[in-house]
Amino acid sequence: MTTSFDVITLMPQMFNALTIDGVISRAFENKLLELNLWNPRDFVDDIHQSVDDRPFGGGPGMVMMIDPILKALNKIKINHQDKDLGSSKVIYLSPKGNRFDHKKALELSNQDNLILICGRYEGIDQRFIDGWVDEEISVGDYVTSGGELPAMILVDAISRLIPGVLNKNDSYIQDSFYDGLLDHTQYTRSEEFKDLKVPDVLLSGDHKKIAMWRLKNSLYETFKKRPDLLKDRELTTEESRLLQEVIREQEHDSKKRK
Ligand code: 9D3
Repeated sequence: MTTSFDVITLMPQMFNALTIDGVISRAFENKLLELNLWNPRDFVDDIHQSVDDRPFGGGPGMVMMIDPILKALNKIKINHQDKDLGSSKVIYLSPKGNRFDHKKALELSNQDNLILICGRYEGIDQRFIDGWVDEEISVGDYVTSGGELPAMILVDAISRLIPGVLNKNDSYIQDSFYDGLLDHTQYTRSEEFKDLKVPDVLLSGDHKKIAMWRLKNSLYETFKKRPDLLKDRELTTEESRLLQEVIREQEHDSKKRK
């Protein structure tokens, strides 16, 4: 089954970034994923008719008009009927939306199709949002130049969670956030770079010991850098013990260094 994304955007070329290389582009090649781009500019009657206009009430900037976006949306819906797709969620990327996170990505990865609407300028006419948008999503508390990069973040993060998109080795099961903890630290050759050594246990070949060290390291990374994540996650008895142990070890080490 193919998961498809229909994106309404004035800058469709930006989405080439998703398909030129990397794991996600392979899934598009294999038809596991499908990306359809719809430019509101193609839905105005002649090239002089615009897709944006000055805001009622005055003020700076321009606002995207309803009609070209709605025509694009209706074309998408007709296209879906032809393909026997059911009704789709319509998402507007917006600084006012709910913050995108792993939980939302998982939820959206269960949909057969998503319609993503990207704003430019000051955004789109509120009447379109009220009438046709199911959900507004933001990617964080900072301002981007439009909804395109945020939409690409959604497509990338959601796609990784769709079975078959990633190979077994980089399966999302191993991702940070999948189990609510940050990743353990990583090392590669050389074993010794100048006087900097790799933790001994990683060279031991003892897979059980390595797994235990990594869990302990992952717990400590989370404790140090994102303690808020630990509030949302119950620790098992063993995880609590490992975390207490590593906190004591680190305190001990930092005293030694003084
Ligand atoms: C908040 C700034 N707005 C008032 C001056 C103007 C504005 C600037 C840039 C309105 C929209 C945009 C374009 N950004 C998005 O459409 C957007 C976005 C974002 O800026 N930050 C985080 N997530 C998102 S999702 C879409």
